[in-house]
Amino acid sequence: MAVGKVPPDLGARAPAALEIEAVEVRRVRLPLQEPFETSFGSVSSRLIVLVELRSGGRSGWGEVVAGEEPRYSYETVETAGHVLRDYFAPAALAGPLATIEELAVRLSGFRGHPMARAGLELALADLLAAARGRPLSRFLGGVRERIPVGVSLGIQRDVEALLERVDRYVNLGYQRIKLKIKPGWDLAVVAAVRRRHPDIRLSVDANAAYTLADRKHLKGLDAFRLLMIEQPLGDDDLLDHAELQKELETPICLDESITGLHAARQALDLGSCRIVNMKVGRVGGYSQALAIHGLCVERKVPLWCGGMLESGIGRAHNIALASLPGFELPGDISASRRYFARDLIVPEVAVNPDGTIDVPRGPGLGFEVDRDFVAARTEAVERFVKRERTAAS
Ligand code: OSB
Ligand code: MG
Repeated sequence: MAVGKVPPDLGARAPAALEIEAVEVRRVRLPLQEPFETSFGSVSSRLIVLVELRSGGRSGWGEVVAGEEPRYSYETVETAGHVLRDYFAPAALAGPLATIEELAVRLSGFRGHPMARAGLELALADLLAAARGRPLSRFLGGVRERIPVGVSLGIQRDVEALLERVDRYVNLGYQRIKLKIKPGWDLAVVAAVRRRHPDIRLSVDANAAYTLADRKHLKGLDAFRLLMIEQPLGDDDLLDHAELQKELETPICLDESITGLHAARQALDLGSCRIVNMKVGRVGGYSQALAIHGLCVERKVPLWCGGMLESGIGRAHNIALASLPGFELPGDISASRRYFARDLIVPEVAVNPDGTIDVPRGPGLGFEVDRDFVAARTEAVERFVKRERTAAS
């Protein structure tokens, strides 16, 4: 995977290198408050893979956002476990690390598996930021004190159930409502929400459920003054998206298709989208995310931070990332409570009445990992140290 340019903060002015003493990879099960349904399926709990890097009495935490099944992407909890165990963790342990860039270079001989890769990069970023006593946000080049957020609403049993949820999250202050759509749950549903809320910022996300043969149907969405249509076509359909964008007034935003800097550049050159959804897991970590951020700023393409139903640990990373200057639109970064009865971090992520989240000011993630609750919810842990592996619990 190509390694993009990163801001000097992650390179030149780096602190002394850290020796990684251990990598711990664990699976933590968290039930969702309610099932989340998209065009590719429904989930009622999250099996979260956490990566913990230990060095000099400190820990850095990352989250692997892969699902249990290869639906949103080909990666799964199992494939992430495999590549972390057999390739990525040994590489992280192979020698001291002073920058995210160094880790990205060390992993660059391996192909693919961006979410597993990102889990490790995130943990290292938290560790490096904490070691310098800096908030992760500032370490990454973030400038915002608070970030605007929206909410993503899954496919519901009926329109009534959806309208109830739209009302609820509008009343909570969320600055943008995103509706999951699929064939059979699209125009009429969007029309009903638009009728009830003529002025809210509204978008839709198809998670690749359509093809170019649906262009006339999709053109119907232009009537609803949507902020964007997210990933209407296949994840590998940059050309078809460019074709569709020519016919639509509504901006297309790509999610699944933006697999890294290379894909982002091609999508912008081709005109496949006018807005970019950033997910640090999907693009393989901060090295790629920051490079894509730079590209979008340079091209004046609006960027926003997507979500993958993360626990508080992944959510804290998203908050830090969304504090960068190019993140102009509200992110899919909800309060912890929108998804979980109890989160893995303290305090939990809260959304202000004006639909913003405060960017924490403490070192590293700026939230404390609730180790007792993590331990209580852990289904398996593997601990890797230099050139040997021991399985725990
Ligand atoms: O396409 O943005 C998506 C959740 C899981 C997988 C893919 C997506 C989503 C969401 C939820 O839309 C965003 C969130 O974490 O709130
Ligand atoms: Mg999406």
